[in-house]
Amino acid sequence: MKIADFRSDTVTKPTPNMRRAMAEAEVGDDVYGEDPTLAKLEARVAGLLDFPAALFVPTGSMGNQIALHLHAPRGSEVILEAKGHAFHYEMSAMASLSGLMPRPVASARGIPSAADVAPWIRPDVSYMARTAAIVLENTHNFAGGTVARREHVDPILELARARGLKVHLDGARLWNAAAALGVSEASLAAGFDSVMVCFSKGLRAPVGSALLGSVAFIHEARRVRKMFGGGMRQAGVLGAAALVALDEERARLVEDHARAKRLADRLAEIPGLCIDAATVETNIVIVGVDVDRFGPAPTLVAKLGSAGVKINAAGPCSVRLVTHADVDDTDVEHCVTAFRGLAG
Ligand code: TLP
Repeated sequence: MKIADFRSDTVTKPTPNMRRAMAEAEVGDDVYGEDPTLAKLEARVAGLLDFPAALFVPTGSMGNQIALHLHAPRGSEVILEAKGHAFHYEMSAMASLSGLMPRPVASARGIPSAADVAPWIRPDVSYMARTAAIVLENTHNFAGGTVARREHVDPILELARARGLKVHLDGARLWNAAAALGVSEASLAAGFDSVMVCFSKGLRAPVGSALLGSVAFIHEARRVRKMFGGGMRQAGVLGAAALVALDEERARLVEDHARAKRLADRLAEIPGLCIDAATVETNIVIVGVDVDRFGPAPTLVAKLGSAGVKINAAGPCSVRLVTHADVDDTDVEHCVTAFRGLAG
């Protein structure tokens, strides 16, 4: 049976060009700062985002957690969007690794306004924890791949500056946001204290992310990466694939976006499925499910799996579908047919 895998853009396999580059990569021991391919990747990604420095990290989660560890002292609070990845899907790492208290703030499209955030910044009094940092996510995964524009981001950055807070951007899919808006990644990253980007999502590299910040911040980040167990040796074999990803895969993302839109439009026609079309701006589709018709989300996921369509639950009555380079229009048809079959 042919499998259509819409679980995530993380399931993509590296391209032949990536595998070739990995085989041929010049490498050295990166803990001694001797891997030329990683040095090249770090310079390249820092240039692309117009940041002073970058650090290759094994995962997006580690990139986010290193940033929080450095931005927020133990016992302080970090404001995050309520459906944000660093809050929901990083194993409570901010609490267990850095002693931080998450302060989740709900928002309409995964993009809190300054007015949403302001009331949660603690006053400077002796009987309350301090707020230290804010995390934004662009695109916002579980809001449906929504895109934060400058007009959304700037007021938050202004508020943070006024209140002395650091702002970290979880840009795991910043490439998608830039492609959707037709702007540079640098224009969306400007003004943040730190940014994390992933090579291993829609860009198809097998492993790796980068953390960006000032030279002093990245110097410290290198130490924290080692402390968190992420000091890697001949990691240029991974960096080589990431360099190919940056060169060859960013332009393709608009195809994933168009396919997600088509998928969302077709699924929205099926009784019992509910999609907020306005949120489908990139490669993620969140689908509300009528549980009386389809059963709870995990049941629906299992039934679709038996029909050769892999998806993930996003909540008790919602599921997530992600388009990427390894799904095509036939897979979209297969998926829509499988949903229709279950709708009765
Ligand atoms: N997201 C994964 C899952 O963990 C949910 C996915 O399939 O989408 N920030 C954002 C916005 C992410 O979506 C992810 C991964 C990460 C950080 C973490 O990246 P990794 O998996 O490399 O630690």
